[in-house]
Amino acid sequence: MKHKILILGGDGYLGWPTAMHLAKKGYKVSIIDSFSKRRLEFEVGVQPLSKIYTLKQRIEKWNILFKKNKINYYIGDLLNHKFLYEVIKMEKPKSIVHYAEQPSAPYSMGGRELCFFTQHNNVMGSLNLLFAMRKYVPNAHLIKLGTMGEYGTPNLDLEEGWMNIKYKGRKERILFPKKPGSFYHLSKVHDSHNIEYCCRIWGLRSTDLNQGVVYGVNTNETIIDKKFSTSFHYDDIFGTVINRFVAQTVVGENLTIYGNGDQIRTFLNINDTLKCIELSVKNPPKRGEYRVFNQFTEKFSIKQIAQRVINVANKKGYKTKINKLKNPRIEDSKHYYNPINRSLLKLGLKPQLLSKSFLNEFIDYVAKYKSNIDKSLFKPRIKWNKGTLRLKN
Ligand code: USQ
Repeated sequence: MKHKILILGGDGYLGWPTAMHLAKKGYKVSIIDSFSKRRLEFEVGVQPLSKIYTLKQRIEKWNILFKKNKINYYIGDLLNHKFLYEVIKMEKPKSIVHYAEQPSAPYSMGGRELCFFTQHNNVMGSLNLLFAMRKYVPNAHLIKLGTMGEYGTPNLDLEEGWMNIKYKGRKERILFPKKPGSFYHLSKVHDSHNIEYCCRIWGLRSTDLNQGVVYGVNTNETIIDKKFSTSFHYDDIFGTVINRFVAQTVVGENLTIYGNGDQIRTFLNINDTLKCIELSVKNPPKRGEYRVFNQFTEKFSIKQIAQRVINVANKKGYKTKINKLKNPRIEDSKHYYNPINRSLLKLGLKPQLLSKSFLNEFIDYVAKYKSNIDKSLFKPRIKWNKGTLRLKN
């Protein structure tokens, strides 16, 4: 048996597949989740594409099938520091993978209350974790999910978290300047600063994974049993762009490009997320080190993504076209963008790229659940310049 790993947010889109993947690899996996994401789905009136079983049902089934790779779980909130301290004290994990945050940029822009929830939940939850680590596991490795959106789209080459500068004749190594595009992305920036500080002053160790936009739904483990499926969102709040375009395709809707579609983002397949986490677990930084990996495999403009989906979809007989909407977000449309992603490749990541054959299978998979798709959820409800507290249609 390999070492103990605690996965925070282990009931989520990425957390659950990560838990199964690492358990299968022989790590002793425990999960913490508060089901906050499931509650937010109720709040904004959306549901995943297919039925998602409860964490209890998922884990009971997993533990029957994989007796030697059992997963253990705790239900609770990182905002409850006593709960978190108890679990960390009991488990003494060697690695902690932290996904337990409100993940949606549009949600965070839905008015004061939703912004406040996002930043309080994300930033304070992470602070509780840092204090718990200092107290009980100062040697453990924190693998924190950050986002490429922390940098925004500056007119500079994007390094991996840090940069060397020369200013007025003096030199310094500084955190790369951040220019994020939503209160959600800002919450990750605040986390990054807090984590770097705790590595510097307390000697903790952390890998901050600045992840791009994830797409896909099936992993080697989710396909083992229907209870292991992970949540695929196509709605305007939690759905990411490629997942939305594929869902729009299968119900004969046009693809909702925000603005002219020239904005460029970085992307990766859900299976590469799992590989990147495993590589980070296997290669911890030294005590006191705060390290940042840019976790993506490709970059595309939104227009290029739409065109790729259309090319495959049209060959399959779907009549999908582009529908340019007035951009509900405030983001650069035409911009320079040159991020690097050297570290994970150097550690051995072999990317699974957005190929025609992948899109072909992905469209077929989503088409199986076509009748579950609520088309009214494609229209973006939240506008960046006047977020509404009540999410009206
Ligand atoms: N977009 C469209 N049409 C749509 C949906 C999105 O054109 O129907 C555009 C957006 O304007 C944006 C881009 O696609 O320029 C990406 O939007 P997204 O909703 O796919 O992703 P985003 O809001 O950036 O957030 C997602 C995840 C978040 C993660 C982030 C990585 O929800 O948890 O941190 O991707 S990154 O974008 O690199 O910051």
